[in-house]
Amino acid sequence: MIKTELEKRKLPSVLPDGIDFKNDKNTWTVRRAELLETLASQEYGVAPPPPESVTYEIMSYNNNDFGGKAESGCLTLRANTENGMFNFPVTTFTPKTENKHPVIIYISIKKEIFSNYLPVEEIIDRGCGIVHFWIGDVSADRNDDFSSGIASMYSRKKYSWGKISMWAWAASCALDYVYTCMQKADTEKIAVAGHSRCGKTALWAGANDSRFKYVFANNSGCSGDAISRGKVGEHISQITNTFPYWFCSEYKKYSECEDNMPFDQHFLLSALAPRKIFLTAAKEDTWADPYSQFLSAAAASEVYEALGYKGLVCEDRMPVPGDRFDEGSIGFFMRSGGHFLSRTDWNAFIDFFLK
Ligand code: GTR
Repeated sequence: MIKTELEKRKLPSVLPDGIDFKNDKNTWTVRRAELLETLASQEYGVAPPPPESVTYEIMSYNNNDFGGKAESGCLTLRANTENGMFNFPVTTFTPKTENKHPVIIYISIKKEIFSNYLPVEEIIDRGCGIVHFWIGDVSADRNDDFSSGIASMYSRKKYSWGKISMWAWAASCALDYVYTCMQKADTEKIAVAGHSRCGKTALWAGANDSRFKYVFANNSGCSGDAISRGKVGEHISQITNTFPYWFCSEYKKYSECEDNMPFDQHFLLSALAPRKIFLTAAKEDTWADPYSQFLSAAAASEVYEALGYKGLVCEDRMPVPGDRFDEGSIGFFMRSGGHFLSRTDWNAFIDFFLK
């Protein structure tokens, strides 16, 4: 059934015929670079390279937070750019553990840290550290002619990046901090996570930076995990009208002609292979379209299998609320309800993350 549903979408193939990806890993490196190049030039924009080094300053620190079970800090990260230093704040929470611990870099749609989207204490209780930053501190989430934050630090003649790419760039800066300064971080268990526009950002950040070993994208939908061909709800025409600044200007040309695109969103998921992806969808989130999210995971699965990994492992049917497919490298969870990042979504992801 899944195969039939996928055939209806008439997706461009990620894997050229006749190439042995399993036995010649280099062919995948080359193909992955092509996927990233297509997505950068046609959708998210070409970004500058990540900064050579990221330094930090501690603004405040608490070594006895949450009744003594965690350390927390407010830091300023400093990244060198073409036009000097760019600074942005991050907040960190580290569980007090003997052993190394997993870390989640959370790209936040909300300025506040403690919100109904981020159950900090529950995540700490599951042994994970958190590095939180707000996208508005990187570059404002509005049409400001690319004048705010990191946008103003690079020439638009050289770099066509939209805001999703800028926020993803900041996630890589936060990752640098984790690598170099979080002594107990388990570098095999570093995730980048986000909801909705930040879910799109998490996927793009993970696709570009293979130091992210896991990506958790919640309700990322249009121009995130959902296939555009045959999608219901939000389309490229709507997203590029309302949020043109999330993308490069090229992307708009695919409005109303998704069927002619040389790519689709399964390219984005495939560019993460063979690393781990966890996608969450909500039955009533028809703007994001849970079924197009699911089919994208199924399409990307082909790449994982070609590389010798399990991709999406599920029954041969479309998902229903309560389904949690987490045996393969691509996990998919569908719940009832609407567009929201719930504790249920977090727990489903963390179960997958800690396996
Ligand atoms: C919507 C947008 C979606 C999604 C969402 C969000 O308005 O159309 O693509 O990104 O915002 O970020 O909450």
